[in-house]
Amino acid sequence: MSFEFAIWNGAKPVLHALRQAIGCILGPNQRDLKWIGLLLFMGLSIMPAAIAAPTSVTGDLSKQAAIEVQVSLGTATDELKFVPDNLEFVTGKRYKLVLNNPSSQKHYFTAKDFADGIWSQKVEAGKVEVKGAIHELELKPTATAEWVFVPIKPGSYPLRCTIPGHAEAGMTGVINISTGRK
Ligand SMILES: [Cu+2]
Repeated sequence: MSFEFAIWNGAKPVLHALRQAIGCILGPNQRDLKWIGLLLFMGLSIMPAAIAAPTSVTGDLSKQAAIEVQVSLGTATDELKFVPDNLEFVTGKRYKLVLNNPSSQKHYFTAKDFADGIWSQKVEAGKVEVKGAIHELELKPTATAEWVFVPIKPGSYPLRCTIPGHAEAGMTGVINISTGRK
């Protein structure tokens, strides 16, 4: 008797017992087995489709194409305002907020509550890239900075320049985050 045959012979009672156990559960009717198999197959093919179905946001949000939004801090004629002073964002989308300062004095982009309601991926300015929570950016004359983020929490958030006198002179704005559903 070969070794393989001995193993097969040893496995036979186990297989038989298994078949009997399944038979006890399913009953002797072979059609039941087919139905169970079909249902299992259908279940397996439906399940991944149900999981992959879009709910609100899916996929790697940090890699989706960024929507570019430009904002000027001050103007070339040194007006104390943000242009535009009303910004709209939608939760779950990725944005690149491009800030620039065309004026002759420095300005701040300060929106702490807004910053708490977003996931900041990075801020790039010159050759420096900053990662982590960012609440406020200071832009010197002619400076630019790119803030990449994904809005998380809907709300209406105040924006201001914190240089003394600037907000009072009108350098304020509103940033709205909505869910995008009407
Ligand atoms: Cu300012």
